[in-house]
Amino acid sequence: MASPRAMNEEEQKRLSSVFHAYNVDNSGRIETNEFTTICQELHVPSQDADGIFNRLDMDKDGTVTLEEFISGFKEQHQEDEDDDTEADDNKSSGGEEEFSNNPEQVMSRGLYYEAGST
Ligand SMILES: [Ca+2]
Repeated sequence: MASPRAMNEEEQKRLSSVFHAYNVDNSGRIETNEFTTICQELHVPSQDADGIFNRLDMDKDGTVTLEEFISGFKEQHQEDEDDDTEADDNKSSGGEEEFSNNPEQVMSRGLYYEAGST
């Protein structure tokens, strides 16, 4: 069956640098307000930002550590594996906007954002 895709070192480094770009006060954790601010800069709607943050913040202490950040991505990768079955369901769900921005999309925007500023 689906074996979890191992994240290579380069990918982890990349995530780590994104994490540090988001962690503007260098506290070692991304706080809700930091995340919200960055999402605003990336033009992510605040309800999506909340959803992404809650998803990454696995122990619900209101901050995202590097560990949570990286494992959030790992989960995302694994979920992608069995996404094809759910794709059809989305059509019938109609007007309600589910959580359409996944962390990976948002963070990749962050990557470009960071790359542009250096
Ligand atoms: Ca946390």
